[in-house]
Amino acid sequence: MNAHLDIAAPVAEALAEGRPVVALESTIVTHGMPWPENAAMAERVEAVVRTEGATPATIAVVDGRLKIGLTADERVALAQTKGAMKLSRADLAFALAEGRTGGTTVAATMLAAALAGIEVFATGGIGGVHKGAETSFDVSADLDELARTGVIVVSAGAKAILDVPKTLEILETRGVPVVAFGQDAMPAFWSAASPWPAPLRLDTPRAIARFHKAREALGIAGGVLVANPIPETDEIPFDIMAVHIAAAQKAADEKGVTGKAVTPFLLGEMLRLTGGASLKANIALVENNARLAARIAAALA
Ligand code: PSU
Ligand code: MN
Repeated sequence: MNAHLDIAAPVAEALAEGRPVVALESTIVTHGMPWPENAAMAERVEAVVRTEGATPATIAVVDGRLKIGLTADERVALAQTKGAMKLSRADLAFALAEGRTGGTTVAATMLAAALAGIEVFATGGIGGVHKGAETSFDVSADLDELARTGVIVVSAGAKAILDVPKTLEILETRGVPVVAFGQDAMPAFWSAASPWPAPLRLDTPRAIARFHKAREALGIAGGVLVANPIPETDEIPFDIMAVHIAAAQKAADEKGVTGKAVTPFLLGEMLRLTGGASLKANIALVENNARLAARIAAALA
């Protein structure tokens, strides 16, 4: 086993016995939500995975160790850490070499999950092509990771602050299948549906597991992106969010926010503009994704 990895005992046991395991990311904890909602969300999401009979493995870097599964104390401490790094493929090893602490993005969590032998991973929404990327060139490393690392990523689609059609184009170019769960339209993170059709649709966890196995059998590298709509009782309709997204993007442009700061800034603006409603929906969609991920992991096991 890799010398930088600390696999928590419950996760190691589940993997050894071939029981279902679900990886969970931690940038959503360190950069995506404010304290104390971030800690409550991280705890709830693990509980949802356990209720479904799977073992949760929250992945993060703590003092230079790549943790595959956190204890409850480690999870709460991470949620309170000030100045945690936001770690992607480019800087995951930097944090290990320098003894730093950080949340892992979708890209870094996929990479770590694959190292540990975990095939299913739940997040909120993936990073993608930002609005205005034709001048900023801001395209998330999550897309490249999906193209190279064989993990099923269960999301509510790309975060709706992004340019969703351009994100779908890049995923198609890079050979990443995007599968809407149980509907034809792409979900749009806080909203169950968007105006854009999803490239593929599957209706059961078993069908998703079968698709993943068929890709493996053909030797096709890379992951599958599952786009799972937020339950309609928890959603904020697309037209309402579109107005807030435009305002948040305008604020980011005026303030000259760039690089890793863009996504956390936009999510923070959305929280303010919706009076907290975006955070409630974000927590609900992550739980919903964790539930589906656990069922897919069970179908694979
Ligand atoms: N999903 C959420 N909130 C988040 C994220 C996902 O509900 O904060 C994080 C993920 O870790 C994702 C990252 O990888 O946002 C994207 O960052 P960027 O656009 O800088 O690549
Ligand atoms: Mn970016």
